Amino acid sequence: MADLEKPLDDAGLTNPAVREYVLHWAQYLGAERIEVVSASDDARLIQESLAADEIQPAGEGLYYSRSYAKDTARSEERTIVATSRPEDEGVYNNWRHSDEIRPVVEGHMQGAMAGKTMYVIPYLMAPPGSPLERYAAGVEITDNRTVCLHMIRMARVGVDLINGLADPDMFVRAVHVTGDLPNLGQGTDDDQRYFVTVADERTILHFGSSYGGNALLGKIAHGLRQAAYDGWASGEFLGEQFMLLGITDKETGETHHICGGFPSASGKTNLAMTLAPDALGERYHVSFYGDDIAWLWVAADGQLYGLNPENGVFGVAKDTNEDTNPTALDAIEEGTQALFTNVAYNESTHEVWWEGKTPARPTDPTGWRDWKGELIADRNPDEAGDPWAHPNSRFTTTLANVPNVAADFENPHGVKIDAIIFGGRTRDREPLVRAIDDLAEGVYDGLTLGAEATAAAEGVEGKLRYDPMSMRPFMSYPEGPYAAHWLNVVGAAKDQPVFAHVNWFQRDPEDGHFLWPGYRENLRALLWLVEYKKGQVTGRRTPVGVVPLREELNLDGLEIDSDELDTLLTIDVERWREEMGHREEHLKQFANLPEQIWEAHRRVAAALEAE
Ligand code: GTP
Ligand code: SPV
Ligand code: MN
Repeated sequence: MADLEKPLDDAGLTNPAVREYVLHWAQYLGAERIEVVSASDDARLIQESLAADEIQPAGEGLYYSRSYAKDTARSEERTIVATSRPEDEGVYNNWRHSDEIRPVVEGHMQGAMAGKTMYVIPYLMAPPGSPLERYAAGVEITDNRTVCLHMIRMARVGVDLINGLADPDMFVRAVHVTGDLPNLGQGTDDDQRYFVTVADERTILHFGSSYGGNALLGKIAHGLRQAAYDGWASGEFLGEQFMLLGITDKETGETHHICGGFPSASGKTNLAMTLAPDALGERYHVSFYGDDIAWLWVAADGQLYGLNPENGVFGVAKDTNEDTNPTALDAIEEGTQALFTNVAYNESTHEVWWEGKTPARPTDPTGWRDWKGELIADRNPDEAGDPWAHPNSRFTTTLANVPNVAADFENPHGVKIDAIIFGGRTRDREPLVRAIDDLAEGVYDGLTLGAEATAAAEGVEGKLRYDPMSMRPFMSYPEGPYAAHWLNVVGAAKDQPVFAHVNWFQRDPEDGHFLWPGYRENLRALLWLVEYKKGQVTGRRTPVGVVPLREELNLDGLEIDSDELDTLLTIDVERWREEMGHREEHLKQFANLPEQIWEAHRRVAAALEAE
């Protein structure tokens, strides 16, 4: 015991509850030694990881790593929310009784750190001093040094953050054990992986992965699942998979803040980091607050506020380039200390590459290895077309590296929210943007967000599925109370935000090309929404919301086919009538859905019938 306590003393870890938690797990996991990690340890940890070949250099101040080939995305079927209250079972939270599942996952963990170092990562989700600080503290335990490097970029990490907690016991206990990755039966009937959030004990137990949200426990396990549960249990806030941005009109000096949910790998990072299109850049500036998580609450002044609890970006690499997202490229340039995972890597030149980084692959395959570590030069001809980078390969960088990060991105009081948007990959039916003024209809719209599945989770890409508020993989409590909590929190705000549904992914039915150019041009839809909110444009009222008149959209400098633009701004009433039946089935799954949501559904359905 004395031996195990020494590293805690050396690191100045004084919080007694944290010490007790760490020592308990060190013994249970059988760790050989403990190391307490702070952000100031980054340079040393990088050197150790390079020396141990866990990461490779990818240019000056850039690093590359590959995860195990069967461990490249979140596994939704293996993700569980547990509590001791059966009434917490929802449709999407994969609820299990904690008495039943805790021993199972703990059983896999017992003794699993024998001979290994147990890293202790004290962190805060949310900048220090925020009104939600009591929900922000956590201590991740992990056996994986690369996880430490990611957590240092994605969260605020340091012993000092945890020593001075107002309530020393109020921190999330987040235990991560990688496990023996080649022997976990990933995807088979004998799958050993368990990603469990014991929400009413504020404890996260993840076993069997070293990748992304499965392993960086501050991010979605705490920042979304646990936070959403805490926000509901306390009645104080919402924790959502939302991006958050500001649009400043340089002529008037006004800034509007927009947050919103798009399912995983459907455009949050790209939207939040976007620059105004060149033709609009003189007048408008977009500032970046967050790309994956927002916490929303009503502050003492009665207004709705939002903040990004994260300190970094874990962004999809695919198709990130100078045209689509120049800001992201700046945030991962030499010297940023960014990490790349599962992209292609050249072991001679130390370059990285992913599909869409450049129009064509590097011409000379010498030195290039794909995301599985296989030499491109050794590929069989029948594998020639396989992607070099995994479609869910990612870059990790801190918020401060993002060139358009908002000046006040660390303000712990957050920013006032003017608009809430939902969007997904939808190849038809959904117009470019439709605004919704009514709170219940806005929440209804979020609950019926339908989108094509993406590579961010294991499973079928492209399949249409409902993804309420983009929270389907992160839902921690039942959908009925979730909707009620939304109505309560947002309904309490003095100034109501406008809601909107956006879609950048409508396709031509014949050849499948995207009708809307997307990326930086998406700002045009948001500018219309801001003007709509201010009453400067009226749009055209449809049964499913207000769509822009084409002359209301700022199209300066944009070349777009006139018929395609019409399609983007049209509501296909027949398709929508069909959709209403699916929505009804979808919503019927949710017990105790507030009557206001059903009323909104019936209003929209009746308006569609009356068209
Ligand atoms: P998570 O980090 O998984 O939650 O994803 P995200 O919602 O932040 O997705 P992200 O912005 O990283 O985008 C995922 C993919 O969608 C990338 O390959 C992008 O290039 C592509 N994408 C993003 N925005 C657009 C757009 O406006 N149009 C088109 N066609 N593709 C886009
Ligand atoms: C997502 O899948 O929505 C992500 C990446 O943002 S992960 O952290 O792996 O969940
Ligand atoms: Mn996400």
